[in-house]
Amino acid sequence: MSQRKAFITGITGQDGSYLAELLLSKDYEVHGLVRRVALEDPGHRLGRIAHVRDRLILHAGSLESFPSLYQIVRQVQPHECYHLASQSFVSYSFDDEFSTLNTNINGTHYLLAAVKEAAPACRFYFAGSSEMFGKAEEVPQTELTRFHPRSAYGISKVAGFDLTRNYREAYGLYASSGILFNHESARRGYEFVTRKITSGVAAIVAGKAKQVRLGNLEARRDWGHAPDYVEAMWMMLQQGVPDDYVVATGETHSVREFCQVAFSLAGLDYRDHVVTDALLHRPAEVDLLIGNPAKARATLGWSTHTNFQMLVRLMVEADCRVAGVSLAGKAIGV
Ligand code: G4F
Repeated sequence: MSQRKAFITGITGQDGSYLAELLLSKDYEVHGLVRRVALEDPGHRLGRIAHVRDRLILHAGSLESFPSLYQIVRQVQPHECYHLASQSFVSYSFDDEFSTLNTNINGTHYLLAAVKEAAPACRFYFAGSSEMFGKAEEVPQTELTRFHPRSAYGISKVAGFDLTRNYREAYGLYASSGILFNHESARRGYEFVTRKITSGVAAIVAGKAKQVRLGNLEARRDWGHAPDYVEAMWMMLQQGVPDDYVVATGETHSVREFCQVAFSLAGLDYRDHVVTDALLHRPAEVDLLIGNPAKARATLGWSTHTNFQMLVRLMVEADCRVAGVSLAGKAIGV
């Protein structure tokens, strides 16, 4: 069989970089969509994929331009398309609802349309989100739980999910959505709460900071490890029929618990360092997310390899290495 080709949007992000590694390890020819500015400033913008950069084929284009997506899809003729790119920071979606909705909804629509027109046999993955459940109507959340999004981001993901399903039903596209709960790693962006906490612990251990300023400590999330989650994406596109799946650990923890565990790894009490700031609370919060991954387990054979304690530890240790200190505060070579 000829080499399989995959096209990834969002390849420079946390998930995109892990997915690119996974697909390379499976001998795919891996193509990625990047912004023109990323190619002009690779040191800064391509950091997460620098170690595999010479094995990837990157295409400059924009989710805001149907013609650019159409041309790339027509030229590459991918067997699988993973649509991960979006404005993914929920908090920012309150500051700019319009660009979040435009980019996320139109980007998904343009890409689906490009695949339908230029490579209709290509299998399509949409990165849905547990933010679609929002003010969750049942606990735990499953594929059948009704959506009640609480932000422009959540609304944009519901629209993308519906578009993906509609392309499956109306045009026969092999199009699946993963309803992914929060997934973190040492490659997580610094604006998300987990990385903000673990990089904050490392800065405090290194003597470069004294406090971490956070918003709502009582919010509860189902946090998993990102490399496990990209495996589920790939598995979804290897099934006989397209479908939608919840991908989660089935455990929930509060932001406060995350702080407790992260600080205690460095022998610190989070209460001495975490400062809460009302300005960091969201206009509408998602209080509790916990997913039931039974369908993904049974149908895909998917499972997590990293539990909550392991996840916090690996993130704190990684950030300490970046800061040049051990957990005990001793200087180490970086
Ligand atoms: O880390 P967060 O910003 O992630 P959030 O909003 O749950 O969304 C992430 O997971 C989704 C999957 O469920 C993705 F779709 C989405 O793209 C993103 O990856 O916030 C987590 C919780 C929130 O309840 C927030 O209010 O942490 C709370 N929090 C408290 N203090 C904070 C802070 N969040 C951030 N980012 N910064 C804080 O200072």
